[in-house]
Amino acid sequence: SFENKFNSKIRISDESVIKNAASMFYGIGAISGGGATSKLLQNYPQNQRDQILDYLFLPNFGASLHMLKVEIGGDSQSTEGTEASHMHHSWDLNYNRGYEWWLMKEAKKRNPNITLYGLPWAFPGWVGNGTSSPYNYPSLTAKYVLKWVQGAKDYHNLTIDYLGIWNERAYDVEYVRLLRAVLDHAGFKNIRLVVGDGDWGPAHDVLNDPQFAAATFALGAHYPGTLSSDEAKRTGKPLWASEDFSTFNDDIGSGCWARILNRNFVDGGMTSSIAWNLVAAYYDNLPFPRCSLMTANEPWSGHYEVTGPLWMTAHTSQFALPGWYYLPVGGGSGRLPSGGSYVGLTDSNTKQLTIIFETMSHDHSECIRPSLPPYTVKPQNVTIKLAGAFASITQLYYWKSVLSYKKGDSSTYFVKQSPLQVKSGQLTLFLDVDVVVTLSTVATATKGQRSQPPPSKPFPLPYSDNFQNYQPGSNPLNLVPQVGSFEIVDSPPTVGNGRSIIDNYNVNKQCLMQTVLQQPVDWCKQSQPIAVIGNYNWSDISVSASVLVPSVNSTTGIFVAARIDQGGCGAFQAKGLFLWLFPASNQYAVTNDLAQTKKIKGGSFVYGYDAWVKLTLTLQSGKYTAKIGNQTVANSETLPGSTPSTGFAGLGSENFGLACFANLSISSAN
Ligand code: 147
Repeated sequence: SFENKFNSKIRISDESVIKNAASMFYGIGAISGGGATSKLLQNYPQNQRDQILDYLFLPNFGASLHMLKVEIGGDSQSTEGTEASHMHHSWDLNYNRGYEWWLMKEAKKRNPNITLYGLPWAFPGWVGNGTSSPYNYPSLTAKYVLKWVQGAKDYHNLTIDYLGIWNERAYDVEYVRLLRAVLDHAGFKNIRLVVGDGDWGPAHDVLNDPQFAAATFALGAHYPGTLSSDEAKRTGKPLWASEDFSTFNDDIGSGCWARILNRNFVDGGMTSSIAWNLVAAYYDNLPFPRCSLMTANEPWSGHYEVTGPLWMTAHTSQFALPGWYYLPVGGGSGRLPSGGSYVGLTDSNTKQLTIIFETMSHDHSECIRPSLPPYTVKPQNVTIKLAGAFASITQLYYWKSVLSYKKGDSSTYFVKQSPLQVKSGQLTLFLDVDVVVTLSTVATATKGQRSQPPPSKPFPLPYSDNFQNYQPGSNPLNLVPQVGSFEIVDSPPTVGNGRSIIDNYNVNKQCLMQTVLQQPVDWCKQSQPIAVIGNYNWSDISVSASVLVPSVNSTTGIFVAARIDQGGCGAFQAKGLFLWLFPASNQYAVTNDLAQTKKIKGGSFVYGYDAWVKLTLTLQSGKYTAKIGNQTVANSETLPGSTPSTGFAGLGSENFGLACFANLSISSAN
């Protein structure tokens, strides 16, 4: 209504722009990893997979990301699962593991200018030489990270632009300096270090330690709530929100991302914002479901969803490029008088101009963290006066998103409007509450659209995977390691003349192996390898796999399980129904939890090492049956009341040590 409208005037000019490192725009990024967030993407049908990648990376199309930040896999749980390391052991090196190499190449294919940023969440245990810190043997850590960037270059032709230190854990001044020196010595002077992917604390050391300051390119803080510290500003370093967002990708998640994309600069002087995470290619029942720019977690159906946060990204990313400069607060960027904010960006020649406005209301733009202090936004008319180099602009392209939170109303995202005419360097724009508007001289933006994805379908049953149709080193489709690292290997390492005493599985074939031998330098510590698969709503289900424990570097126990009720950093406390075999003691057990605190049944079963045997667990109508090979060890026994009513299927081992799996098979027991 009229009385709510407020008229204000803002001046957009290049006169006060300072073209230095701290005001340069480094782009909008997104994170794959931290951890296993892209797990289900690689096994999409090629057609849909390419569409998804286009929405994320193709310039002038969708999110059109400027930066891709990936996890340097550390064989340990880092939120949605574990990502494989390129060096499981000090003697090991393999650049074909996981999916981040592949993803980086797909991103580069679409945008050769996309910048790449690598960051470890965890490290294999040898990097800490048995300790829980990567800084006790800093030269091991630096060498390990160097190996990763070398592999990127030599095996995948990928140039890494930025490296971080240790996600949301301590940084170490000595290590940062050493890493800088090691990179320089190996010819990677181009790689810039972002410190420390936590809070603004490292600013203090930058101000006090010239060598550390020289090694540090940018300060990167997580979930900064759009604010940076005074010390951080005093360093003169580029300040980044090196991880932010992490909010469910509905309209409120869109509001969150739109608000912080602007205000990270306006309030905190941050010149890059990086979303956790890129794409929700992980099961919904793992932590932080769909806290992502878009959703693609049904490779079996090909279904995916292009969601609001992706288009919020486009409002900035399609209208400014890394190397442009932010116009300073008060001189082209700032807060709007009736609430909301605007940022101005110009290219290095001051030829192009982009202004992004957001008027997100408090309740429609709260992010997962930190809490957002209350504020109000009102509809407003903004008169924009273009001055200096921008005075000659006569027309601005106009793109708009209108977020609606009323029931039955739907939001409209990233819609091209008629261009606005600028008369005598001036135009007036009406801004309602909860809108995002981009005004720009840039003409190339489009709202990309690919053909409609197939409809959603539940995880298919029956399901089986014999693990034969893979390259060694690959991660198994759909099966998501939560603790430990599981990958396809040629054959179990110790069964050259192997036996198949109980199961008739061919010993010379490929299998899936848990490869971690010692406690990693963890991000969230857990010690019982487990991988989950399927549909969390499964209740009456039959799960079987052939299992083998090699006689060297052995785990002490191996299992299959059903109704696994959790993954992520809480995987260690997973409940469910677990059927175990312990080759050292020739025992078996049925437990209600991964930690084996709730043992239901047990007894002897002679099995031994290097032999395949099939474990079958069937849950039906409140009862369960367990079989080892052809022998039934529990027949139609009542399921304990503490058994979760639904959950994932899975497999794993009792501790770090080799464990092999084949012929995974899951069917409905309804
Ligand atoms: C971050 C991690 O870096 C990501 O890998 C992912 O776990 C993300 C999920 O929101 O969060 O870690 C944080 C976990 C907890 C807090 C902050 C960051 N916290 O409680 O403030």
